[in-house]
Amino acid sequence: AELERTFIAIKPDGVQRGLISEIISRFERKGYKLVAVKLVVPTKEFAMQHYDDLKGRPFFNGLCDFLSSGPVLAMVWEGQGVIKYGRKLIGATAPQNSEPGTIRGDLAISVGRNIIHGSDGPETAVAEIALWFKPEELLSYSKVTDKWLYE
Ligand code: DAT
Ligand code: MG
Repeated sequence: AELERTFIAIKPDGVQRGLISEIISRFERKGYKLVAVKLVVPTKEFAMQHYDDLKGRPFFNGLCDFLSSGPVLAMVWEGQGVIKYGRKLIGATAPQNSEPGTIRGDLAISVGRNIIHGSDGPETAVAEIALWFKPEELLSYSKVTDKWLYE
C-alpha cells in the first residue's frame, strides 16, 4: 500500500555480534517490506557524509571511524509509517534510555555501540537512501501478504 521508505543500517557492532537476522526479523515480522539490501564497508569519508549533521560534535570522529570499521548491512524498508515507527522499534539513541522490547533496549548497552541506524524523518530518509543506494537498487514489488496488512 503506502510507499513510505526509510534507511536502516546494522552498524559494524551489530554485524560482528551476529544480530543481522534478529534485527531483520523484527522489521519483517512487523509487516514492513525489504526493498533494498547490501553489505558494505563504508569509507571514513562516506561515514562523514552520512553523519554530516553531527560534525562538530565531540564524538563525530570516533563515530565515523566506528561506522567505517567493518561491514555494515544497509537496507531500505517500506511500509505505512515506517520512518517514525522504525525509530520506535529501534529505541532511544542511548541504550540506557531505550525501553525493553526495542532493538537497542534488548540488544545494546552503550551509545557508541548501539548497533543500528534509522532515518529520523522524511527528509533524512530521502537523503540517506540516495546516499547509500542507486535508484536501480531499490525494488518495487507486491507480496501476497500486502492485502492482509493494509485495509
Ligand atoms: P540516532 O542514531 O538515534 O539517530 P544521533 O543521530 O543523535 O542518534 O547520533 C548518531 C549516532 O552517534 C548515535 O547512534 C550514536 C552516536 N552518538 C550520539 N550521541 C552520542 C554521544 N553523546 N556519545 C557518543 N556517541 C554518540
Ligand atoms: Mg540520527
